[in-house]
Amino acid sequence: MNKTRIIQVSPSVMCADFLHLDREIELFEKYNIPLIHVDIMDGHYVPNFTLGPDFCKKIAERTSIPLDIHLMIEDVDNYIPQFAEFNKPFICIHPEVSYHPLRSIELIRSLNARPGFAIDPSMPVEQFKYLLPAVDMVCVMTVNPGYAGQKLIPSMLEKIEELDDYRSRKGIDLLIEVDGNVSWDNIPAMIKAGADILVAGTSSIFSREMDREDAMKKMNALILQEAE
Ligand code: S6P
Ligand code: MG
Repeated sequence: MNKTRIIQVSPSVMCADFLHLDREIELFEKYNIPLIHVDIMDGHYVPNFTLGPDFCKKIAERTSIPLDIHLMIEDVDNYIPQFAEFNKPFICIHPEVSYHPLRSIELIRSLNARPGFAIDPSMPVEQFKYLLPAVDMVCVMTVNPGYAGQKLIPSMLEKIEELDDYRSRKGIDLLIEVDGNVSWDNIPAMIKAGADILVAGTSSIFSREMDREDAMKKMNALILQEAE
């Protein structure tokens, strides 16, 4: 891998303070946050409901920070076009909900968005090797999809490593995102394993125990230090 690594933080906006969203976005801009992770859940693929296209639209109208849209929904092809229109977002699908995942990925690309897919903790990298050259990003789920505030499944660190190793060996140009319990304690190991994008939720920048600005400063300092 390249020596000078850039680690990007993608705050999981479902963990933000919805009553003060404008303030949250102001802080993302102040601390040069490069992406905003938006979890879309439908109560079918995952047992929870979260955000939708109207929410994405509001955020995209308010800031030029690109969206990193994580679709945890069934019937995904039907909904992709609604999410593709927001400032060239990453759109990440779960391949197991699509009959033809490559076709879904091509659909995302054809709409001028950046395709990605997420790997459920139960599934191996090997299963998705034919999808890897087609995407810009792979999201390694380090918890079961559906909720914030869960604990890291430790074997997922090995999965990140495996994916990092695979992309180097094959010369595939893609970003590795990690999603789930990206905590202060887990971040160094995740970066070491090969993560490029950290989805930051209740375990870090949205922690109830920390002032939000202090948490943002701590995150930026930590990723600089660990990327060296
Ligand atoms: C989970 C979702 C995630 C969470 C994020 C929360 O299904 O995809 O993006 O919002 O993982 O972070 P934390 O630090 O509470 O685990
Ligand atoms: Mg997510």
